[in-house]
Amino acid sequence: MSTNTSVSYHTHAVLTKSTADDRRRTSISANTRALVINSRQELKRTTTAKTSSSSNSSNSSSSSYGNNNDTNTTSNKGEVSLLDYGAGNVRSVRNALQKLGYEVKDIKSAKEVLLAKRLVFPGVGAYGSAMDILRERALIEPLREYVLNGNRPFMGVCLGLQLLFDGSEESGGCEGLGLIPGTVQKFTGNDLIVPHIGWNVNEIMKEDQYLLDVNEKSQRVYFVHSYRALPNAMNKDWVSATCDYGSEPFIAAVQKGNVMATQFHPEKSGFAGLKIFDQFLSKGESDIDLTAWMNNNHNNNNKNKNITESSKKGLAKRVIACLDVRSNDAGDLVVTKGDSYDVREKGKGESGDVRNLGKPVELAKKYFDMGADEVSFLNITGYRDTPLKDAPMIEVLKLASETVFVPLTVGGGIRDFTDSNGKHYSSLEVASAYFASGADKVSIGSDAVEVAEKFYKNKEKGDGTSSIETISNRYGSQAVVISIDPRRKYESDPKNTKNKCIETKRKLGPNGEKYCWFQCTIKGGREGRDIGAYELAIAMEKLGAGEILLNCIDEDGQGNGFDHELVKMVADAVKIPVIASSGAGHPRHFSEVFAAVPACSAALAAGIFHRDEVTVLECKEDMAKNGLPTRI
Ligand code: 1PR
Repeated sequence: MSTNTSVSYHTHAVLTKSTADDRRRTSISANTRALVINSRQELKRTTTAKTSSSSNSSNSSSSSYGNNNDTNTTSNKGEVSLLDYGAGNVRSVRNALQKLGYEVKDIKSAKEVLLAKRLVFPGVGAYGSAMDILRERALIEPLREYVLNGNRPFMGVCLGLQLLFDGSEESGGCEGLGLIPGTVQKFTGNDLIVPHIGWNVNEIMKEDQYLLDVNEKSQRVYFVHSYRALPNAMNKDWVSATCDYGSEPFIAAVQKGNVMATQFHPEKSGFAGLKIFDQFLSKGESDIDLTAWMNNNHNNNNKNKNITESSKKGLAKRVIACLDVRSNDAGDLVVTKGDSYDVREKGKGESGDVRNLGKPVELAKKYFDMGADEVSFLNITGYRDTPLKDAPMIEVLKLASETVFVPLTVGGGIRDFTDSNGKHYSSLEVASAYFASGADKVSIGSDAVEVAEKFYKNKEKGDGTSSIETISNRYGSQAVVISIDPRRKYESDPKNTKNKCIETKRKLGPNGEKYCWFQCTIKGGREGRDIGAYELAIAMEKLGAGEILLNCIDEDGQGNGFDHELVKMVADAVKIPVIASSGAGHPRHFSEVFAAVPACSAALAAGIFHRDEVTVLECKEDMAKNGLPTRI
């Protein structure tokens, strides 16, 4: 996606190594397949992941849009061809189309493109890499012919929009399909946070029947990209919507006759996005009742009298629901929640049971329905198990992505490992298995600390082999989240540590120390290392990470609000999005962290949502009341 695409560390040189890359891709997919197959076998051995949600959600072509229940069925809306050329969002797009009632035909060949009756062209990844694959598979001319012919519907998504242009400055400068005049360029703007991740507002530039309904109802859509195309005199007749981010508005959607493409992701934009897909593919005859959905779900604007005008504009501050997942002592995969990372029931010492707060797939769906802007799954014992052992997470993702149409992040165990048969899997292969199963981003915890330590030892350089570098090179930086698990370390004198210290006003140390730094830990807080969250974040941004998930062991599960000092320190250090995490206990805590740290892009909570103490909507209402841009 641009994004992806965006940030692409792919260079032209990399693209020309196509044969080697192809071999690597083949081997990645073979290992990915092995991981996915193992996940199915593993799942059979667990009980909890076989949730009722799984059976509810498995018939994904059944749907009801006016309410929460995925019970009924929409009639079959006919066949749509989905071009699978290895883009990261193919599974999500397929899920969205199936949910809408279309029969999805996965196509790969030039011949199938020319025979398609309706064609969807997805895209997440780097521009150069995508063009390289299209060239190798002889898809460039058939795609051009299909679009130029213009007699059948064509829908491009994200990179699928950018590739229609003359070219991009991404990937060291690269030619595109040459169908729309203009060159895709990186975002510019003072102190701009890039990638542009999250829910933003489209401005309609011409009567576009496909976007109008969503816009009239003030529904935001989900973007994630670092590069964008700009409107100009030559492409004016194509531009159907723009979006404001960076130094000037960029092209959010193009449309001419039967051809449409969006920079945003309809498949990740909730029911608003599904509606846009359906409007276009049904030529304006969509049966999705957005008003009914809004009334029955989280975001009934009529009920939210306190929404300020300013909250309706610009990139929304995101509210993320997080599911900490692990196997309990009976071997069931459960959503759990700790206090300062201790997830065992209190009063029973070490032998207390792992707290069981629900089933991962069901809860993910619940938070989607409640209006969460994203859902994260953290496999909290991933540091000690191989992903093979945690393979039910793969199945959880596959099921969740059938009913949750907002971005999904998965973390835990993203690192190189060797299984009991001596077979080696790279972190890229582990991540690929997760992406193939429906994840939009992976989050890396323990491994990131070790990578950062090497980075500083190596004079602030990567060696190109780390999980962060390899995954962002292949899938784009927006796909790589770094999950930091810091704990306060107090110092009487900041000179006592090489790590960046602050003078704290929040809480003094046990002996009245007024300085502290935020020590990174690995293995779920079990081991502290001599590197701070500040230093780690800087290293990760340089190596290609796209986002920071900033937990805080001291505040986890405490309900006292986010640690603003920590969030400010890290948000000031980097220009990639920072997600505040740990400590939410009240809706106002979200507004407070965004007010205290304007550079903070999102805030995440777990316990208050799992225990039904606070709803996502209550957090958002508080934000909107306080004038914060909010998707509500
Ligand atoms: O190290 O790459 O295998 O990843 C392991 C992942 O699991 C990391 O992202 C790490 O943060 C997470 N993790 C490990 N142990 C625990 C634990 O709780 N014992 N959970 C754990 C992290 C923090 C948040 C939590 C917020 C909000 N939990 O995910 O959801 O603190 O909670 P709150 O709103 O209730 O305060 P690797």
